[in-house]
Amino acid sequence: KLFNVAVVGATGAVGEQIIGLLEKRNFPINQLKLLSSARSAGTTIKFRDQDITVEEATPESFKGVDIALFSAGGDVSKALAPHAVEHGAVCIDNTNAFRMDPNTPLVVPEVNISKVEEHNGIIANPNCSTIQMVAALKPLYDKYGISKVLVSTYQAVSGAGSRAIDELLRQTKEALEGNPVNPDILPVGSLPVKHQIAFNAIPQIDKFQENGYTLEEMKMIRETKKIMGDESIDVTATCVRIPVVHGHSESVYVELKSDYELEDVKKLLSEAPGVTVVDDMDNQQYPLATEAAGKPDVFVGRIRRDLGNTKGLNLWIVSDNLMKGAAWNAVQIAEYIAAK
Ligand code: 11C
Repeated sequence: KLFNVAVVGATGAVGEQIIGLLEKRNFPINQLKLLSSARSAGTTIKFRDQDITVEEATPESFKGVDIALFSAGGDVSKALAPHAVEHGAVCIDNTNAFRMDPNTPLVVPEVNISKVEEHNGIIANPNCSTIQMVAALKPLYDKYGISKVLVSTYQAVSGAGSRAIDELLRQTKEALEGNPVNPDILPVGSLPVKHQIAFNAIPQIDKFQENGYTLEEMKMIRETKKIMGDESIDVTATCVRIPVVHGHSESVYVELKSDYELEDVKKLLSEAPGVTVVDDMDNQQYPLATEAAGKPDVFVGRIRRDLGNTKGLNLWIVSDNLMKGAAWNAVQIAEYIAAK
């Protein structure tokens, strides 16, 4: 069977990756509709030797669409996904709009693919920093149980969109040339105060919540519990933006519920789907954002026992935030739906 597929946000950083993956994976497509805001409509994008003109996304765009992949921001998903569902499409939504809705499954295929079956028209793709962490935690959870996760992130600017990439490159040049650096986008485009990202580390990703955590940190906390299906896991997060273009890195401390052998943990992780272990001290090998960029896997290294708690484990988890963190996770879900 061939499917009519729509990509909403086709000209954005994630949309571009989704289109590339649909082509690379030879997804069974009858018709591909590329949709965007009115501003980007009219652009042409190549797909399988065909030039497809991007159209403005409207409620009527979804007539005849079987699978719709959304990555144009939460407001667009909230406004248009219900129309797509009405027209009979299954939506895979990359935004925060429906993730915590109890009627919407939040899916990382390596962790909880069967939840797709429970969808009511929309399946939510988690936040990038959550996806890579839970993909690595799942095999540990299944074997040992997890009581606590303490994560600090080192996140790439591409997570904040193409304009943030331009901003890092521009500021780096300004700083190297000894000119004043003009922050414009980061940490949050819609807030009045901006900070320099070139040669800096900004401990704010997204807006602050009343509890003192940022929205990015709260996403990691809430989404991890929902995806793992265990509200009892104690999760805490500090999310930091660093001057890297692609690839989020995470320092993760995990407290397991039972004793473990370090060699067993390394073997378990190296056999886990979608996970690649890079952990060779002698040869200074560990996951790096530069190596992870462009690849679908979640890379894990620096695997070591905590010195204070024998059930504690430290990991360094790196993945391309636009690939596994967004486009690849969404396309994996679409492939599962297509195979059904
Ligand atoms: C970032 N994690 O790196 C964000 C981007 O909820 O899908 C992804 C936002 C989201 O800025």
